[in-house]
Amino acid sequence: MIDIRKFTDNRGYLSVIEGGMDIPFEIKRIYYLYMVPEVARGAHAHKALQQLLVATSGSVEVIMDDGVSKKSFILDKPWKGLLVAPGLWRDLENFSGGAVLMCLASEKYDAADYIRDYDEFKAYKGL
Ligand code: T46
Repeated sequence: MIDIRKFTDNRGYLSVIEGGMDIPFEIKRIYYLYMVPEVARGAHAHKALQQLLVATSGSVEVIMDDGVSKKSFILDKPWKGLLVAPGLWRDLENFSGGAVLMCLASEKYDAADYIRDYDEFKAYKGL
């Protein structure tokens, strides 16, 4: 988890993320999940993609899994980010009403970068 820089004055807050400075990669793509009903998303790993996940509104639970152990992270502040290294399985659960999950990504979209089968993920990790 990282604290995202924020500036505040009597007009409210402004947070900023600069690629290569606040996070260890240049940003090539931004996408965001919103109006998510009571379902889980994610359930995949990336081979090369690096990401920063931020709940810019509401809250989301992200469960990271390296194939051996799992750890749950609650994203519930616009100034809290979860840096996600490649080679980790993630499940996204418990989106609150009005949640917006923004992802800053190190690469353009590539369907071949996804591992969507858990057994395949374990084999990829040599487990
Ligand atoms: C991730 C989590 C947090 C595109 O065409 N281009 C894109 O850049 C993305 C991200 C998705 N898509 C298409 C592919 C699927 O047909 O959008 C559809 C939904 O994507 P997906 O099923 O991968 O959604 P999630 O919520 O499972 O995962 C997404 C990201 O794909 C993934 O990188 O880490 O959000």
